[in-house]
Amino acid sequence: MKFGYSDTCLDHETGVRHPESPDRLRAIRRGLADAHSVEYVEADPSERERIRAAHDGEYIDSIETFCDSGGGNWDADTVVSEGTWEAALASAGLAEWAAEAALSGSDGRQTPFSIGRPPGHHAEEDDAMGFCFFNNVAIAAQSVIDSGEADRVAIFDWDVHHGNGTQDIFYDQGNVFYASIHEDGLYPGTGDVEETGTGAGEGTTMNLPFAPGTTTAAYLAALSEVIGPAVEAFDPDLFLISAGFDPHEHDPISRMRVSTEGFGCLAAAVREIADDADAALGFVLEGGYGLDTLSDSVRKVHEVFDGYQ
Ligand code: OKP
Ligand code: ZN
Repeated sequence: MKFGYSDTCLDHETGVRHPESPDRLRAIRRGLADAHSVEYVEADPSERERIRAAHDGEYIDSIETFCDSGGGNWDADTVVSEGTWEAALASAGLAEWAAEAALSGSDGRQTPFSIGRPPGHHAEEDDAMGFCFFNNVAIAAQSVIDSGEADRVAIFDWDVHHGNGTQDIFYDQGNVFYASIHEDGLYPGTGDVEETGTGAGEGTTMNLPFAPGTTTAAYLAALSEVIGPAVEAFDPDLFLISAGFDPHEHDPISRMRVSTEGFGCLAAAVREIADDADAALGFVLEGGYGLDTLSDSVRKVHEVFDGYQ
């Protein structure tokens, strides 16, 4: 696979006990070190105007000012350092790259995977939360729509937390479909089955909150029976995966039970959905907090695309 990566993403410092650490990216790269067909691409950071595709201008200014002043706690667990601004722009830029690379790829097997941080799916149009500042996947989706590279984008979010920000940003839009499987009762508490979109976006939001302890098999059944058919009916040009690896059975902050092998199965399942929908496919990193489980799982996803050819 082609992995979007930038050292700038390491400059977002969260402090010694924070799970969303620069070591996450280092672990992923270590895990891929001896894998075949790994290619790193350093994409450009997002332009402020691209961030505006998903965020309010005053909010963007307030993040920049907060970073310039040295940072601190935006909220209880969303920590800002001086380097957060550049890292957040880099992370969004990598997601933009993933969307564009997926759409322009003449080789259907060159699926891009952006491994940026900070993650994005909790970031709202005008607020940071849950370790997230700019909603990378939303910026990527809206940017390729704005540029005319895509008419319709589907997003499937398999991070263990509900992507409240991504849902909200597209809640009333009919050209972006958002589906999430998440652990019921976990942060941030949104993502009820009854949240299905509004106005032109009615029916383009789909939430499957699953009980703690849910295993890979249930994710696969949901993909083949519910999410896959919905994505295919939506007929997107691009299918983006908000890929968080915190549903892993050994992740420190969740109670879901997806195995390392299971992430390979999820990757194969979304690849099949993309193929059936004749859509380009790209992955955007969200959470995942066990360094070994994160790196093993990303490697497993990579192997689905490049491991055994
Ligand atoms: C980010 B991502 C509140 C705990 C809040 C925030 C988790 C953010 C996860 N007591 N924890 O979705 O992986
Ligand atoms: Zn998460």
